[in-house]
Amino acid sequence: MIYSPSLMCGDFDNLKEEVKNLEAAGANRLHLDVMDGQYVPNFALGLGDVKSICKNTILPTELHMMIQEPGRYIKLFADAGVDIFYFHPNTDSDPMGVVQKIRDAGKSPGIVINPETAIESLREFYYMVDHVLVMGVKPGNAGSIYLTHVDKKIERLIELRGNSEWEIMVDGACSVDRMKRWSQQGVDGFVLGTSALFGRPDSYKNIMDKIRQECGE
Ligand code: S6P
Ligand code: MG
Repeated sequence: MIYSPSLMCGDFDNLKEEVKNLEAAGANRLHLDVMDGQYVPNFALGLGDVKSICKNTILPTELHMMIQEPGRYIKLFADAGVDIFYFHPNTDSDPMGVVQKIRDAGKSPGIVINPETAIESLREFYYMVDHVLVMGVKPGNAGSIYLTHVDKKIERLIELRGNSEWEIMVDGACSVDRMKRWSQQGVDGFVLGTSALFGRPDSYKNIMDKIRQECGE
């Protein structure tokens, strides 16, 4: 199972220490949210944060671009050291071109499915990318409520994937109970935010050990 803590939920006063603690806790990747205040009405990590995190970690980093025209910024973030790029296909005038730009930069592409997006409508992308990130919440914030109709989407996506190689990840409201259920159904990994990891009195290591145990590892 892949566990990717979302640094947007971390302690910005001690980013470097957060990265080290998450590594020591057994995180598999680091999830980096960038927003432009337009596609979503919020801001999260900036280019400087992304550069610093990439420089200070041995883990692969995944960039979740909640921005308009993401194709313009692939090189910028590739040079910053990002490994995996997730973008929302409806944000770019040439979404297939974005996939190509990510490949040309030698990086790994992924698309994001919003709660209101029909699984079938993105069919042409699934076999062109390495990762599909399903949002369990409206994108833009941590601590948002889970939208229960996403359960059906996840089931349908798992069914549609069959024996194909692309990976299914879930972002938003990943609680231990939901992760337990989804991991049994065939989801490959989760973005860990406030629902399971951050803002608790226990150490990241203890919390992540418990999560892995609960999810049958
Ligand atoms: C939300 C963002 C996410 C959050 C994370 C929060 O727009 O893309 O990556 O940082 O999902 O998790 P939680 O458990 O607080 O919903
Ligand atoms: Mg995200």
